[in-house]
Amino acid sequence: MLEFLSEKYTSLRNDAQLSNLIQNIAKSCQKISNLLDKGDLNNVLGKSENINIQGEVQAKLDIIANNIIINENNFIGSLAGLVSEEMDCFYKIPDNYKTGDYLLLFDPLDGSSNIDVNISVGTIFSILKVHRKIKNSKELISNDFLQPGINQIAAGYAIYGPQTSFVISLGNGVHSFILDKEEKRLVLTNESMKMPKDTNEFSINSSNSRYWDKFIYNYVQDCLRGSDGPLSKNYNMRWTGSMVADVHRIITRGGIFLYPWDSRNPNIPGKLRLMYEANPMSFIVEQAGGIASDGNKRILEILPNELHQRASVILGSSNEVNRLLDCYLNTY
Ligand code: AHM
Ligand code: MG
Repeated sequence: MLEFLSEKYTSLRNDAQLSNLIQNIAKSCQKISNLLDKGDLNNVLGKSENINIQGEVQAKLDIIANNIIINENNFIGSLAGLVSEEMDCFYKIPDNYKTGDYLLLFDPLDGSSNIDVNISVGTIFSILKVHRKIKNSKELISNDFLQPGINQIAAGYAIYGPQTSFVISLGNGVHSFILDKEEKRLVLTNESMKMPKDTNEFSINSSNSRYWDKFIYNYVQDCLRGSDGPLSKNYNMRWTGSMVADVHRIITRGGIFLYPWDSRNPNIPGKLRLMYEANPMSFIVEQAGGIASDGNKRILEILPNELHQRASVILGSSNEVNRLLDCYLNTY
């Protein structure tokens, strides 16, 4: 994998910290993939007794995957700190390891409510750079992480499905690899993923429809009316409950994904987390030719003010996202 990336990105060839970091993230995902393969045979399914900062009961595998990513990456000298969905505070590199220039923000196992039922889950990651000189990780403060998504040096995800795919962008296209488990290596399968501009497939948890804003509600109603309604085409609907799986499908064959604000929790912008879910996925979506918005602005331009901040997410095929923003947002 790294051979291809270093050929494509001259900057990577001269940056041992970044290339080691990417290599080790990929290695962590391979380990997680192997664990998931065995499922109950490893006694790793089911809930733990812990509740995370989001107030959600952690699956055993949330914790295991989190530890794998930390332990594979904390000693390599590339990182100043890490932020995870599963940890309340950010993680500082221990004193006995070298501090590097980069920050890793991640969701170790996205869609983890799907693990026990053998449906695809994933790991999402975002890489930022520390924008000031620090001597060691002790000097790190949460403000160092609070950068908009446009600052991402790289972002990507692994999807653990029928195949394990590793998808990454360093800002010059989206590159996709499949894990060859016999050869224990990631093989390039798509050098430059591009999603269709048009779609007739939408993805939203419609059990929340009574809590939606009017413009989302009306858009989905019109999708359901199909060729009899104003959109004049029939739509299909898919919702896996794993953002990684839904977004991977959309990048591969087009679609629109929505997890908008809803009135169940009126004071938060949405369910998904900005720094390690919405930002990295938006980076990938934009690099594949799509659009990612929170309804008001480009997700990548949101200035974060807390590590576990949430965001409303509307992303996917450009013509469809624009249709929603232009024709519905301001009309209803
Ligand atoms: P998680 O990170 O705790 O797994 O939560 C995020 C997941 C996304 O992958 C998915 O899009 C969404 O939650 C599904 O939520 P819901 O169960 O409300 O449909
Ligand atoms: Mg998640």
